[in-house]
Parts: sequence; C-alpha cells; structure tokens
Amino acid sequence: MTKTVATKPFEDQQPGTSGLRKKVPVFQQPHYVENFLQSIFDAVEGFEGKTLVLGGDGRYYNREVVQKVIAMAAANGFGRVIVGQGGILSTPAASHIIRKYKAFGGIILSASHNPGGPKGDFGIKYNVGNGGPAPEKVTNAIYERSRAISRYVTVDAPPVDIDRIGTVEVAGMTVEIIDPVADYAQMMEELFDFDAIRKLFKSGFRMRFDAMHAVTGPYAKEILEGRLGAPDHTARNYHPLPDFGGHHPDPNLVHAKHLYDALMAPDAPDFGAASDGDGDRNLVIGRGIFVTPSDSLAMLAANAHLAPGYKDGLKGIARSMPTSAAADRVAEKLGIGIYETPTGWKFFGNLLDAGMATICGEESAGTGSNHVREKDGLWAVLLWLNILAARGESVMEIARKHWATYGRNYYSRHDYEEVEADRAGRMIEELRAKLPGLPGTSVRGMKIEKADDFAYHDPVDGSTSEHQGIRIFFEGNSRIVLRLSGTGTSGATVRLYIERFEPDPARHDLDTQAALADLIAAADDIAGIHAHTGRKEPSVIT
Ligand code: G16
Repeated sequence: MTKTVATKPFEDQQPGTSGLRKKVPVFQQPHYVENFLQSIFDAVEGFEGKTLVLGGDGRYYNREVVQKVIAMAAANGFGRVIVGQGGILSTPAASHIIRKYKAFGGIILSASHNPGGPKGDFGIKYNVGNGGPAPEKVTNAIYERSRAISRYVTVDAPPVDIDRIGTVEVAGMTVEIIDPVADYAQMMEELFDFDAIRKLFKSGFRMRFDAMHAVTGPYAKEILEGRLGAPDHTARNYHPLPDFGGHHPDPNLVHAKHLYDALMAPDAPDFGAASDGDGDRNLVIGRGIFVTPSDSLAMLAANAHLAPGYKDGLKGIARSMPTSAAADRVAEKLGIGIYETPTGWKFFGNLLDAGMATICGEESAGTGSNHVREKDGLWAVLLWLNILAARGESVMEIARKHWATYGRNYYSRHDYEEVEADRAGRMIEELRAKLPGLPGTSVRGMKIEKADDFAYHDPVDGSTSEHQGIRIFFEGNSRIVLRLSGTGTSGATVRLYIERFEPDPARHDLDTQAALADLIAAADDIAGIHAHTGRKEPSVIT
C-alpha cells in the first residue's frame, strides 16, 4: 500500500523561530506539505515502530494536513500516531502528551498567534522526544533535506475519522484518537492548589478568560468552569474556529483590547486573561493593571513556591534576551541561576532538561516551566490564580509590592510589520557596523555603556547562535534591543524593545510610553528606524 511519489524541492522551507509558517495557499501547493513532512522524517532517525503525537490549533487546513501526516507516518514506519480528537491539541498539551507517552516526537500544526482562514497563515512544527521544539541542528537538517528532496512516501488509505475517540489501524500502524484535554487537565491539578482556587471563585472572585476562538477554549472551559467552579461565561469565545472568528488570536493590547477595556472599567472583574491560537501564550490583566509578560515572569517566579508543584523552590530562571531584566532581580534575591537565551522557546529546552532552570519566560507573552517543554498559556493563568488565592491580594497589590521590593522595569515593544525585507535588512546591517563606535557616546543626554550583537553559547551542549539581536545599553540599566522577527509570513517585522529600570517607588506610577520616550527617540536617532522603514509609527505597541 505504500507508494513513492516523485517530487522537486521547494526553496522556501526553512523553519523560522517556531517551525515553518506560510500562507495557507503556499501550503496548498501540490506536494508542499508532503515535501516538508518527508524532510522531517528523513532528517531524524530511529522512529521505526515508535509513537508520533499529532494535533494542531484547529485553524483552516488543520484537518487536511492531519490526514496527510497520518498516511505519511504509516508509510515511513511509525508504529503509532496519537491524535487529539478533531485534530486538536494545544501546543503545551502536545508537549505533555509527547512526554507522558514517551513518544518519539510530535507534529504540531499551528501558526500560533498569526491569523487563520483560507488566506491566513498555517504552520508545521516538529517537536522532539523531550516534548520541546526541535533544536536548531534538527531544523537545519530538515531545511537541508528539503532542498534536496526527490521523493516522499505515503499510503493510499481512506481518511481516519478523527472526531471519534478510539483506536483504528492505518496500513498496519495504530492511530489513537484521544481527548485533547484530559491528560493536560490532570497535570494542572497536580501542579496547582485547585481547592484554594475553588474557594477563591466561591468567595465571589470574578474572572474573564478570552480563548479568542482558538485552541485553549476547550481547555479553559473544562478547567476553569468544570473543575474550578468558576461561573458560566468565565471562558469566552471558547469554540475553536478555523478562522478564529475572523480575529487575530494574538493576546496583546491591540487584538485583545476589548479584554483590556473590560478590566479597566469601573465594574471590572478581578482578573482577565487570554491565550493565543495554539494556547502557548498568555495575557494577564488585573483590575486596573496590565502586567507586562516580562513582569509576569518575574512575579510568577517570585511567588511560585506558593503552588504545590513548585513548593521546593526554583532551580533557576531563564528568559529570552529581549525580555526585561525584572526576572534577574528575583533570581538574584533567591540566589538561583538566571540564563539569557535568544528568542525562541527551543533555546530553553537544554536548560530545562539539565535541571538548570525551572521557570522560563519571554516578552512575547510566553511563560512556562519544566512541566512541559513549551510555553504554556493556561499554566501561567492557573499559577496566577494560585498565587492570588494564596496571598489573598489583588493583582495590583501584588505588582506594587513587587516593584517596591525589586524596582520596576518599564518595558515596551514596538513592532513595524510588513516592512520590505531588503530595507529592514539594510537597517540592521548599518546598525551592526556602527556598534563599535557607540560605547562612550551620548544620545539625548543618555550615555551608552555597551553595544553588541547578541550571541548565545549554550552552556549545556556548547553550541553557539550568533546575530540574535542588537543590544544597546545605557547608564542606569536602560536598554534598547533591535531584531527582526522570525515568525512573520510577509515582508520583515522589525522589533524594537525598550527598557528602563526605575528603582524609586515614588516613580512607579508613570505612563509606560512616557517613561520610555527618551529611549524611543534615541533608538530612532541611532538606528534610523523611521527613515529605513518609511514608517512614521510602529504598527503595534505592546
Ligand atoms: C514564537 C516563539 C517564541 C518567540 C515568538 C516571537 O512564539 O516560540 O519563542 O518569542 O515566536 O518570535 P519573533 O520575535 O521571532 O517573531 P509563538 O507563540 O509564535 O510560537
């Protein structure tokens, strides 16, 4: 039943920050998906008879690709594929299932927070046996293979009914269709004090969780309302839709503005949260206060011991380089390690596996721990709930006390989206050439202490990743970072990250953009962002 199909390479199958992401019509070209899948299978070894985990965020084209993966996994010799019912698995749940069932690896179909639908984005990501995204040496091997591929193998078999839980056989391979929520929900019960959170909800605590019509809906509904007793309507927009209801499932202050507005209103609930397309990102807003992802990482790390899963403390904290240094101060106080990695969750994998870090986080709304090898949106929300229940204080009170103890890192990210790739590349090149001359000079009255192009030396496997973002440090622990996004699907996205440290509690109430205004202007003076991009303003400010 196995058939070999002749094919030719596509030149554009290089995985980015998080797998291969392209527009749906690109993936719909004949052989495009198959080429990439075969390149994955050719690039890894030793899966004969083993298990592959498969699921996605339910976006347009998810179901079709699920069938292709099943047929090709059978032809390539896997012994079993575990699929989430309906082809659904959130990214953190997929990571958990790979680990729990000791699978060889997993295929996650998602373009994360990017829009979906027939003209929207799609993505394929390969995760390895530790449950985490394939490291660079694997993604490089996949890309190399995709440039030389001349055939793929598949089987002729009728499509599997992925909506019915149970076990079927495809060309001698077992396909197990499982409840996508059950294993994950059980793990959350083990990590967090569900009794305390239930009491919190019983006492009248009000929460709004926006699943943005993406994959977290069924998880949030079951866990928050089903198991924790939160009132009906706590979870909103909880039906995953192939086009996310026409919305952009990116939980930030632009695309989840309605949630932000609700939390700033006079009758606001106590706590608001949202997650993205594939459920790995989180947005956290308390009544009257937005918590930046960088602050959230620091506050979660400082309080994690209040949750049963972390009662023995943390081994270390890891953050991506552009993420603010708020977590560094917590690590220092706790006397534990702090690690600074390039953008991309895959860089945390080694630190987590080696037991060097327990909690990781990124400015891009990602936080997670060693319970899986992906960031985990709902996990962050549940840890917040656990902390709120244990401390009996509001998000605002917790944040203020945190800043008073550690100082406040004012932080913002400015994105310039869909810039012509050549222009963006030229801007970074020119800036790179300028770096050696910057230290010692002053811009807008602020003295530059150091400027470099971030390179990461993995302390576990010794690998080096260069050109991971330009950093310019000013006196007083302020900093700007510039890099190009690795997740966009059209043109280039320029990201400017701005951070200013403020130790004085009397100055912890400033408006963030106002507090950063000098640095923002300095960034343009130094890098010529507006001139290079031809834009007067960023497309998104978070
Ligand atoms: C992915 C990666 C994250 C990264 C984010 C933004 O998140 O997993 O590690 O921080 O992209 O990356 P970039 O700045 O290169 O666009 P997700 O949620 O899209 O998978």
